Formats: sequence, structure tokens, C-alpha cells
Amino acid sequence: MMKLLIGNHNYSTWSMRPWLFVHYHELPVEVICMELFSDDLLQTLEPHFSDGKVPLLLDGKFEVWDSIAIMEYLGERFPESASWPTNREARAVARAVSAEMHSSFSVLREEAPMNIRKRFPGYELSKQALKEVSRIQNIWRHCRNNYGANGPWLFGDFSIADAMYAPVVMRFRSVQVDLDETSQNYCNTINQCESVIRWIDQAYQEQGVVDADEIDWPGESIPPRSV
Ligand SMILES: N[C@@H](CCC(=O)N[C@@H](CS)C(=O)NCC(=O)O)C(=O)O
Repeated sequence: MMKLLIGNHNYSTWSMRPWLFVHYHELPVEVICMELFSDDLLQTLEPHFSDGKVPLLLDGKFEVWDSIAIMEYLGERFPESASWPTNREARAVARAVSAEMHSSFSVLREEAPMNIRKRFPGYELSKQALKEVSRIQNIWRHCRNNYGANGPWLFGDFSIADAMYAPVVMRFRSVQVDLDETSQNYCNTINQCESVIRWIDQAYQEQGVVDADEIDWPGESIPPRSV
């Protein structure tokens, strides 16, 4: 069976993406979760090519080490699990917004790391981060309004693009932002997705605290299942 190595559910955004894809499509992949930056994780990753990073997919001796590449590979290995929209134009846009997630929004990522168990009342994002939040909402509106008629996801059916943006919705659990109606509805779709709920539950079963992903602001625990 293939193996997917991931980091903490509470913090590891890049792990969450391919894990969601695996869980949503009920793929036969064994998940191995290890604490980010721990010696165990570093030792486990040592013989592999991922440069000490998770997620990492092992298919026998073959390795794939990047979240989008892992999801595309799984989509090809299990063709019944649609990875991209079938319409050519929608697919191009889905790839563009997924690549944009991969390469952008660095200020938001820095100021509001994913921290599923905690929220930070009164914490204000900088102007630059809010500009990125605004761009994310533009993207969500663009996808939902132009390509989302067949279902609640960005391109109607669940695709890699939704897995890419799910951790952003987790950041908005912790840090309050004003969202337009379409974006709020999309966040509700993510928050109500059974696979996302399962990921969140697993974050609550962990104890580990990763200092690098904690922000310097008084936080409070979010009670489990209370989004
Ligand atoms: N571009 C990679 C990013 C992977 C990544 O940065 N993973 C983080 C965890 S979310 C990590 O392993 N960090 C450990 C480190 O940088 O030492 C992907 O999309 O999978």
C-alpha cells in the first residue's frame, strides 16, 4: 500500500492538502503522522529526497514530495478520484489558482499560521495581509461564479484547488476576517466537509506545540467541534 507521511494536523498546511484528497476519495493509502521538526521525523525523512519536508508519498520505492504533485499522482493512480475539472478552461483556471496558492500569500501565512485548536481574539492582520485576503476572496468568487454551478466546491465538484485552499479556511478559524457572502458560503462548505471535520478532530488528539507556528498574541482554545 502507498504511504503518506505528514506532520501535525494542527499546524501542517502542506500535509493537510494531500491528506484531504486521500480521505475525500477514500484512497487506500496508509497515513503516517509525525511531529514537525522532531528528530523522529528528520530521521525518517533522511533517506528520502524531500529535503526533510512533509508531505511525502511513497509508492513502493518511488517518492513524490510536493503537495500538488502528490495529489496529481494519486489522481492518476486512482483515476476514479477526479483531481482537476474535466472542462479544459476550468482545469486551466484550477491549476492557476492552485499554483497561486502554492507561490503566494506569504504575508498572510506568516501572520496567521494554521493553528486549528486556537483562536486569537482582537488580533489584527496588517494591510498587506488583508490585501492578500482580498485577493483570495476574488479568487473564490471568480471560481464559484464562473465554474461552480454543479456543486458547492470552487469548480463544482471537489478538486485539488479545494484541497489547496482548505488550510486558508482553517487560518480564518483562528483570526477573524470579514468575508463576502460567496466566500463565507465557501468557508462553510469546507468547514462542513466530513474529511475536514476528521482532520480537525485529529488535531485535537495531538498535544504537540510547534513554537515556530505560534503567534505572539494571547490565544484561547477553540472547543472541539464548535466552528
Ligand atoms: N512545497 C512543499 C512544502 C512542504 C513544506 O514546507 N512542509 C513543511 C510542513 S507544512 C515542512 O515539512 N517543514 C519542515 C521544515 O521545513 O524543516 C509542498 O507543497 O509540499
